[in-house]
Amino acid sequence: EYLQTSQDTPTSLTRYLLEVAKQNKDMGDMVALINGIQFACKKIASLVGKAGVTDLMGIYQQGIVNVHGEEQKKLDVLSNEVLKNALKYSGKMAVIASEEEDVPIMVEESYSGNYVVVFDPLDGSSNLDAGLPTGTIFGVFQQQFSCLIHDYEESIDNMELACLQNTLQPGRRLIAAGYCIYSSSTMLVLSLGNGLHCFTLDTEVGEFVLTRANIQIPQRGNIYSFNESNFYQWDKGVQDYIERLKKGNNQTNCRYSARYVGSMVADVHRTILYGGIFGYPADKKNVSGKLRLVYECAPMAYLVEQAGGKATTGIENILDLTPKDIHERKPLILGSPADIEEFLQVYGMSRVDR
Ligand code: P6P
Repeated sequence: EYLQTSQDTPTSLTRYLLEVAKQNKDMGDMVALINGIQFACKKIASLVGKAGVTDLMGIYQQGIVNVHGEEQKKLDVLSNEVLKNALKYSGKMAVIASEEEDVPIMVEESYSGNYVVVFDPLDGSSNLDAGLPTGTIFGVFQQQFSCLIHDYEESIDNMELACLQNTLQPGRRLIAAGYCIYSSSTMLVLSLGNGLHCFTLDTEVGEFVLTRANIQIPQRGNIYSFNESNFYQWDKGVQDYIERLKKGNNQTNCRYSARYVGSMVADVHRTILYGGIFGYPADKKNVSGKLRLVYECAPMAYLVEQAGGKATTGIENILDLTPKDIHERKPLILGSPADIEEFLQVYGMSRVDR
């Protein structure tokens, strides 16, 4: 009910969060956390938008690579710092895990809270120099294991282990997630477990305002979004499925259009709004797929399910998986229910044929 918007005063994200806190006494800390995230997203949107004229394009340090062996962009590093600080100073975080950090960060006691946030601060940053969409992806868990440094009977190793274990929770335990897409407009798409809502940044007032409430993904779409340069590296089942879509001999008897930005947030956002299917399957080169389970696949799977869609590895539901490592990769296929069901049917048949 607090998503209702009157014509002249659309609900702002700030007002929506105040209503959530008013109606749910135990959500006060979550509201403070999401407010920290919205501030960080506004800042990142500003940095991304003027990167070309403020020498923020390009590589952070020539020849220096991150834990994934990838050269970090200047904006990868900057976005990571902006988000880490906003979360830390919200005073609600116990643990912060980022694609740009080798290991999860334990927040010191004076700022520590009960939440665990996992995020990719600027996904798709390789597209920045060409002005293509990028995005921030985040997921929120309750802390399961105390990793406060004041538990003196515990050794620092146990603190660090507890810290890591807090970030290796199955997606089913997510209590909130969202992404912010930096594109023709800046949109923060969020769920606190009560549906999926989109807030668009009104740059004139510097506020995110509600533009889509209770988003529902179409039951079926007619767009498929895969990097087809990997076609001959895929399993036979994936190849068979894509061939069917291209030839129109699928359950709709019509050919699908191919759309692939190469920036996960953009491809997932379009899939949620227009329907269809997005996938980064395993291939001979990336035998576990390319996308990261903890801070890319699981938050996006949570959001797609909030919109009535599905997300799978092709064998298991993404949200049922318990990560083994903070940077673990997994195959990801997500989208409209009918499209995912058809994919699983074809992919499953090919596995039977083996
Ligand atoms: P490829 C961007 O680098 C990213 O992590 C995701 O945002 C995107 O979906 C994927 O990789 C694109 O990978 O191999 O198709 O360029």
